Amino acid sequence: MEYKRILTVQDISCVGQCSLTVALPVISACGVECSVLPSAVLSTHTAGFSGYTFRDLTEDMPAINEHWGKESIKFDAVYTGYLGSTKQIDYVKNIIATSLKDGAKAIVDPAMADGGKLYPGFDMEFVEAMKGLCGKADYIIPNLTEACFLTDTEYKEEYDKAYIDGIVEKLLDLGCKNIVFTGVSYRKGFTGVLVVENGTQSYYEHELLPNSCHGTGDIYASAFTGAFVRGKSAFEAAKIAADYALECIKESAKDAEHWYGARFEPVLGKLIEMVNN
Ligand code: PXL
Repeated sequence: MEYKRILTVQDISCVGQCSLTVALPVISACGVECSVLPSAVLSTHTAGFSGYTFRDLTEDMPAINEHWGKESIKFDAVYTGYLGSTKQIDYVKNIIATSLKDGAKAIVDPAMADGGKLYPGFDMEFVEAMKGLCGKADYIIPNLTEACFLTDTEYKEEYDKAYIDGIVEKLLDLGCKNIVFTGVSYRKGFTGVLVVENGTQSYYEHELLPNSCHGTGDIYASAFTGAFVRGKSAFEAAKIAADYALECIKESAKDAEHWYGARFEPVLGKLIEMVNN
């Protein structure tokens, strides 16, 4: 097996089971080296905690990338998640242009919104810049809310296939090559992931669990990236990520007090099994 190295760019939420504290273990479990570029350091994530600290690391990024250039360090893939500022998006575009090996993939999770709303701290200027980053991506991994913001589409909880197809067309118009569209539901009680690759749609439907957890978007994107870079097809990786995210949500349902994240650790073994199958 070829040994691969992913660079992931996202924040460290010191407590919260999201972003880098998820990406590192999940990508490592997929058997792929995970290098990190922290976009910001927060005491906790921003969804449900109040008074969190936020250290923006935007201006550290160019020097870090320059050093990698001097050391001839290059990556097999870059995977971006929660970014700390609009300016960072330009730096990330530069990293994609300079620090990837030939044929390496740029995977962008436009982690900025859920449930019809932007996360605290993000604004429409950030959304506009994120459209540009998505345009440079080989794969984007939006949820429905993010897809709506990226395409200036009204967010709906009930919709039909034509609504999703319209969004997909507009996402492709941004310039991204392929889409892993999460949380797409065509019938009650079920949801799934719509993979659009080279213009062809494939859909993996699974049960919609009654409980949801913060951080499952990061679990999903990390597992997709790890499995994909490890050598699975995009559709296979999308299925593995969905099945693993479901296992994490089921595991979390065992503890109603655990509100701030998903208990992904006890089921990492299942991810390892899926990736090695
Ligand atoms: O899970 C996405 C995420 C990542 N990082 C921070 C967040 C969130 C979502 O709220 O607040 C800091």
